[in-house]
Amino acid sequence: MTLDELNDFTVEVPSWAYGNSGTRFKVFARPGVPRDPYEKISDAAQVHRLTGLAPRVSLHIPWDVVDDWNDLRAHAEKLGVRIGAINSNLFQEDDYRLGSLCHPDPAIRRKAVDHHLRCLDVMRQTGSTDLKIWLPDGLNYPGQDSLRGRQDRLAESLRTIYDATDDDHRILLEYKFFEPHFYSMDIPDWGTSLLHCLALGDKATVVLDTGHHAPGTNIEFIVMQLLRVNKLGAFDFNSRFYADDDLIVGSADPFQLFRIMSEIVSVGAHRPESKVNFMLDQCHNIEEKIPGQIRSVLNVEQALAKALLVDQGALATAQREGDVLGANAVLMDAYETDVRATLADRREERGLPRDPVAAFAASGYADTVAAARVGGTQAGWGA
Ligand code: RM4
Ligand code: MN
Repeated sequence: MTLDELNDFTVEVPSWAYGNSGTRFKVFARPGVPRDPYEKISDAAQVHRLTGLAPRVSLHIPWDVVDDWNDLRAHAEKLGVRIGAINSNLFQEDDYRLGSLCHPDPAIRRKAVDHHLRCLDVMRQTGSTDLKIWLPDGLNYPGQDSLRGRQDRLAESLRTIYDATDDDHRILLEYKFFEPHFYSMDIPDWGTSLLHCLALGDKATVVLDTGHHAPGTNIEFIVMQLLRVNKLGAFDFNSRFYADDDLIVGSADPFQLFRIMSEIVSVGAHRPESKVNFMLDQCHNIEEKIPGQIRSVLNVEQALAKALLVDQGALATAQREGDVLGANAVLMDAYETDVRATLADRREERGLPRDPVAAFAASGYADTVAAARVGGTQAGWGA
């Protein structure tokens, strides 16, 4: 495949990457951080302006609630981006102490379901088609609740949400093996997510957050397996070395990202027709946020570019002939190719800066917003 395959490839950025963040103990504030969803989208639009790669912004509800969704949508479109996936939030209410969609009390489950119905309304008003559900629910202690009962309640809650979706809506169901609950998460793994998605129907697919696996997990195997059954709906890209998922994708383990993208490319799933939504789920806790996002989307593009360079014919031949070292060498040749200058040339041809990070620094945007965004309350986790 040629690098022309990159032409239609996009990455979705998360609104929460532009707000303050940190650990569960400390949120770090920075000058110029957005105070509302409008300012978050303005910052996200910088990433697209300089890379041409990031035309959508995911929102988190209620963090990004505004009075007039049409107005927010128009603001985004004026800046050349649009609203992407809508993320529900089930982890910041007293009522959810024992869970949300799995809670033993039907009234709490109803509240959590209703939250998703409101998210579907936000999707209708913003033009979004993806509802992403990440469940913080789980158990701390054996016997605390019925493991099976919680799955049954989850299935019922998800069914109600699914039945309220429009034809063009998708549900993206996320899994995570740890945190907040190490004893038992209610959706700990891709198998559990997949089972619920299969039960729900065609519009439900799995979202794979690269940070939500045990160290050493072969993530590209999961990617391959979900693609086989047409159930890979999206990625949440990040690097997992911050306990959760909040660091720059491809920073610590670019080879893993390459291996993931190789599985994607081998079945053409990088193309828009595949409907795989390549999203970031990151925060920038100690580094500058907009350059952190720029670096992230470039890392994803770079990994995809290298995966596109894999000589599929030579790989198939080596595999068929049992040429173990030869097959591995085909992959490594692609991975070891330095594509940075080629990608810079491509950007230049399309009227984009060769070095988007340097262009952002030179633009003066960070100083401008730091001077302008004085007063009000900065957006953040509120921890
Ligand atoms: C969760 C999960 C979700 C994200 C939140 C902010 O750990 O990864 O995808 O929406 O964090
Ligand atoms: Mn995630």
